Amino acid sequence: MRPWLALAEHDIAFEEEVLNIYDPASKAKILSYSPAGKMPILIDGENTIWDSLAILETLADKFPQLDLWPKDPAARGLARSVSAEMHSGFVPLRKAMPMNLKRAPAEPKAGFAADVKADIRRICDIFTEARTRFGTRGDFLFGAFSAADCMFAPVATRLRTYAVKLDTPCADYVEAIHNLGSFKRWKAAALQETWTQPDYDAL
Ligand SMILES: N[C@@H](CCC(=O)N[C@@H](CS)C(=O)NCC(=O)O)C(=O)O
Repeated sequence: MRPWLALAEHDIAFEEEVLNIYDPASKAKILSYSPAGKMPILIDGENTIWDSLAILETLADKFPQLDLWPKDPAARGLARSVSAEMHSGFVPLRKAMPMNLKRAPAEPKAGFAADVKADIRRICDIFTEARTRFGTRGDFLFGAFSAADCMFAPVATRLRTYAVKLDTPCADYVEAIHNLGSFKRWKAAALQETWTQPDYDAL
């Protein structure tokens, strides 16, 4: 989803292959594209790039005119830091609140454990800091849509589908992600999928 949003939001032409990562039969196909055996994977001519943040960096290099990272060095530094923080952390939240766009918004059945609450607090602090310091000229973390928004889009959906109570600035940012044209297209396609994930639906 993350690099998909950057490509789609900027109308960069690409072909998409959708694989069910929970179907064991997909593994061989994924491994045929990338030795890491994980998605997403971008194939750009001779270059294969895997990992959502690596793909976003590659797109930022290839399309510098899109300003996928903010230009201002301080904003850029914070955008990269919080993107990396999102990428490598928040394990309790990821486990307790897996992304599930089909979920009818409701709190997790087990409630919010202390470590999940701490993750949510940190994520909201990130939203507030970025929006307050650098986001005042637009709806996104750094004003204009950026790679950082791609990195936080999945968690923005989780905050909504697990009915997390947010203060107004954080709720407004979650709304901005949901209002992206690219996000709406992604969600519409996701809702058409017939695959189910019972262990996610049980939470
Ligand atoms: N750090 C990686 C995470 C990659 C990852 O865990 N991808 C999952 C889907 S979100 C996957 O491919 N899982 C399939 C598997 O582990 O077999 C990224 O964001 O690109």
